[in-house]
Amino acid sequence: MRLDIISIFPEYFAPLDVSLIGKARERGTLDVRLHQLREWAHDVHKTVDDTPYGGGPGMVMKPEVWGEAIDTVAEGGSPRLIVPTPSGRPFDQELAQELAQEPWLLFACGRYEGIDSRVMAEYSSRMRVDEVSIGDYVLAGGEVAVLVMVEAVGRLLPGVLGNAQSAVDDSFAPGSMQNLVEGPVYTKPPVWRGHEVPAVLLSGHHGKVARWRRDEAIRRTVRNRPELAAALDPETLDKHDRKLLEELAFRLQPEDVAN
Ligand code: JA5
Repeated sequence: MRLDIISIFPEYFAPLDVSLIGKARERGTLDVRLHQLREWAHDVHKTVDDTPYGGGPGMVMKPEVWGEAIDTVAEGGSPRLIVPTPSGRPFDQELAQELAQEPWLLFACGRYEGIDSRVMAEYSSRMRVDEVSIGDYVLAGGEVAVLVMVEAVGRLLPGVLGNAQSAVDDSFAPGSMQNLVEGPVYTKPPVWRGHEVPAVLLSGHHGKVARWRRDEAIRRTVRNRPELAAALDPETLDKHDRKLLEELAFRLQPEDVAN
């Protein structure tokens, strides 16, 4: 996969030199190209921003600079253009999997109050353009959001993860415990600072281990992600699950309790 990133702070992307993504780049699985947006600013001050039409606080990134940058980087092809913004569509595991199928992604990192909206309008007729949010909070620019997306997408590429099972076992991945977050995990030693590993995990009883893990996943989902718990498909719940949810004072819809 080819991955281009345009930013006024390409130094933000130093983490892409290490770990999983760094190794994938060394092997040629990932071809990451960083671009300094200011290279396409022509005035002596390398200006990339201007005041917003209609007034208001802050500055807006100039369309001419972005236009030249994207024309150059996308020359000869049609990458999928991803623009991080808190007003975008939510980034989730499903979108990560979709992006992992693409041969070429181009990330455009805004700063200040964002990029003049005509840039997204212009390229929408030439390539797939998505404005994407990684969560409901404000960042100073798109760079950190792009790091998040590149890691989420990069680890899904064939051969990037050591253990091929790891990618499908995750919370939120199809094939994992559907719509439940993962429970707690433990390793040696069996007692650490007085905290014991739950005995069931040392029992060697695979059936009891699986049941316990599912219980813990349900407890955590109810506690930390009540909206996911509320959306659980009753078809995926057995009697034990329903009894546990009842104990947790979690109210199922009446039709879920039939049979
Ligand atoms: C800020 C100019 O979803 C969280 C995000 C916050 C944020 C993003 S994504 N992009 C920008 C930005 O600020 O470009």
